[in-house]
Amino acid sequence: MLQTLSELNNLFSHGEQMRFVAHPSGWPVLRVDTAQATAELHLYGGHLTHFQPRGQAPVLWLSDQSLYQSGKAVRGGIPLIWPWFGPHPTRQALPQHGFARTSWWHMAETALLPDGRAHALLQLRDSEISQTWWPHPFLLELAITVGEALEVALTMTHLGHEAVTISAALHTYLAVGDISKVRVRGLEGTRFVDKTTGGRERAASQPLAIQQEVDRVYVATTADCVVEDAALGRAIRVGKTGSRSTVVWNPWQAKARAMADFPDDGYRTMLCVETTAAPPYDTLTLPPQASHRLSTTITVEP
Ligand code: TA6
Repeated sequence: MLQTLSELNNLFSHGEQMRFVAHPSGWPVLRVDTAQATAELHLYGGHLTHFQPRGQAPVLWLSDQSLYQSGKAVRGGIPLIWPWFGPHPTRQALPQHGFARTSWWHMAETALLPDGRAHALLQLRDSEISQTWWPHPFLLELAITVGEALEVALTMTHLGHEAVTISAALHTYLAVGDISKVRVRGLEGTRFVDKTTGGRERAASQPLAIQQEVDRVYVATTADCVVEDAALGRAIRVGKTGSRSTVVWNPWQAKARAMADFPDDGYRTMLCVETTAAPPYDTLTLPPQASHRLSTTITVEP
């Protein structure tokens, strides 16, 4: 049963700093508005769609053509990819990137922390419908902490009786001023699977410049990535835990045009730097009752 706006505010609001409002789509969204930052978090998909430290431009890119329709993922922000990254390993008919980002999550807890940061905890449990896609009981917990930096942590607990293999991602869409003036540092010398050339593996010695479609799974890396955005005169650091692969994606012109929920020129002002446990090498095998925590911390640096 979906939690209504008044129930949500009775249980989880904190004055004007954390309160639920109706998004234009009618969906309930938690609006954070503190001295340190603003943010917006949907119950739909557990989807963080906005994060903006005071005095900064928005840090997350969000399409203004998102459909906000059940069954479709919101385009932008930080989609939660679980329990498979990319196409389902064996059942092609199932939606790409799993079902967490198109499920209704439940609010579990909110708090204004002593240091002024805002904290929210959401949960997703298995259901009759999820059992048709993923025949295992599970608990997902999403912990969001909003301050001058943003921390997003997805804890997955496998409640079944035999081990399962999972892939997952925090599919972060970063906002940049001009993609042609961006450099990504932190992945130099790291081997990657290039999905634009049929999965060829190679490494690059220089910081990454984006001058065409980029869809790369960097492997065996726990490094921070720093996205240097000359146009906005800032850098965005993406730190991570529980992840040994990083995906960098920009659809570029043709793919941007082909997506109905993505503006044709949207590729110029976004870059995905994703904290992943992604195939082919970084999938998770969870024994019964085991948990895994995947987290990303996003910080703006001058
Ligand atoms: O993370 C990169 C990627 O796997 C790309 O191949 C592209 O499919 C992107 O995710 C977006 O996928 P979506 O299902 O959200 O359109």
